[in-house]
Amino acid sequence: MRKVALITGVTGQDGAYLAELLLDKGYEVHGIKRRSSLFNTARIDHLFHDIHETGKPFFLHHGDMTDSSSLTRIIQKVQPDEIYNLAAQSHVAVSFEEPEYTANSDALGALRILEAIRILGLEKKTKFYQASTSELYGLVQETPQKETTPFYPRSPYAVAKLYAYWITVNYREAYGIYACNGILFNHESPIRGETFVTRKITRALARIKLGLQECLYLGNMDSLRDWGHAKDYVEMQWLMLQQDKPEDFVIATGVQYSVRDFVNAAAKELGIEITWQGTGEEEKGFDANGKCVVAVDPRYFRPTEVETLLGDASKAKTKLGWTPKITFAELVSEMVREDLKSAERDELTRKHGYATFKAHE
Ligand code: NDP
Ligand code: GDR
Repeated sequence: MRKVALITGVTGQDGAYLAELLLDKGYEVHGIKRRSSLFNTARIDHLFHDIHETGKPFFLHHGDMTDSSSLTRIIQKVQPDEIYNLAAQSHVAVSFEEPEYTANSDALGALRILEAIRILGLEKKTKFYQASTSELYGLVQETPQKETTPFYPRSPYAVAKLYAYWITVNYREAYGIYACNGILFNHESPIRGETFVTRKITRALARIKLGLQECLYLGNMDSLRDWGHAKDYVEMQWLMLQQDKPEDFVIATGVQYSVRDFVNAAAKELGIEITWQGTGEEEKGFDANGKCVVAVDPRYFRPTEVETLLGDASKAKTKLGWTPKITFAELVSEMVREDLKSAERDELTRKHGYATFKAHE
């Protein structure tokens, strides 16, 4: 019998990689997408087309994390063996602007799914994965951070995810549901959302290289992150649901870089050598011709910042036999390569007079 998986957030970065992984493993995969006025399935369109061409069992359902009725109805219909709860308002800076919505979708959304499992009597059938985050550590209490490190969330997003973390633990203990938290550190890819810092950097530098954009504006350049590749990390999400008993795991590379390091690495891939001048709000990066290509814009500073994150994934390595395969250098190189291709397409369109491109900074 084929296993049946349900993925919330299937249209996002991790959802797309996970759907592909599970289909390759022979699962029947169902995804929840929310209604949008524009197409929001670009990351999974290739899988959807496969239904007709390859017969791979991939199905989409309309639903929303803020709407219990849709979630319960879909879970009842699909009767999943595994639910991966990846849907979230996942942008930390946006959560300061939309704290209530973030709590509704990210905190109560997880509760709604766990309650649906309980109400439908699926406690013994359906395993549950919660997309927890290194943002829980926030103002870090210990370095590197592991499963036992105390939490200190620093944004409405992280506080909402803290609720989701504990409600997952509580439903595991109270009702015997196989429920796990993956405490994942930042993970990126060529299909990362364009407003997260890594993708913003690779996209902008590729466009600057081709003359489609003047300058890249960033916030805190000193932030330190432990960046991995999303493709490596979704494998862990699956592995966590294949164990004898449910446990929580930190997933990280154990290597840390600053935002500035990421800019330098991406620029180098494009043959741009950056010279930095000034500090704080005055910091600027110049190319070999003395043109300012990177500058700080305080609008991107956050009311409370997470300055440093570095994970210790020893437990995952020991118990799940997991180590990340893709290095930081390979990640940056792949992201730059893909963004350069898309900038080249934009340049071609512009050259032929089909569109005028204004810099999106
Ligand atoms: P994305 O932002 O790329 O994807 C989020 C997904 O959630 C999208 O499919 C989005 O839909 C969907 N979504 C948002 N709000 C709702 C809602 N109200 N109802 C239904 N669907 C909704 O995130 P990632 O793929 O990067 O991350 C996946 C999960 O892992 C998130 O929960 C994130 O918080 C968490 N996480 C991510 C890390 C990372 O570094 N990437 C690290 C640790 C945790 P739409 O496409 O329509 O916007
Ligand atoms: P983060 O990722 O907040 O860690 O959350 P993001 O890429 O947004 O920021 C990383 C760091 O870079 C600094 N920064 C900027 N960030 C953005 N987005 N835009 C900028 O211009 C900019 N300049 C500097 C930020 O201040 C921050 O310190 C991500 C999300 O995927 C969460 O959902 C997930 O839980 C965590 O990673 C782990």
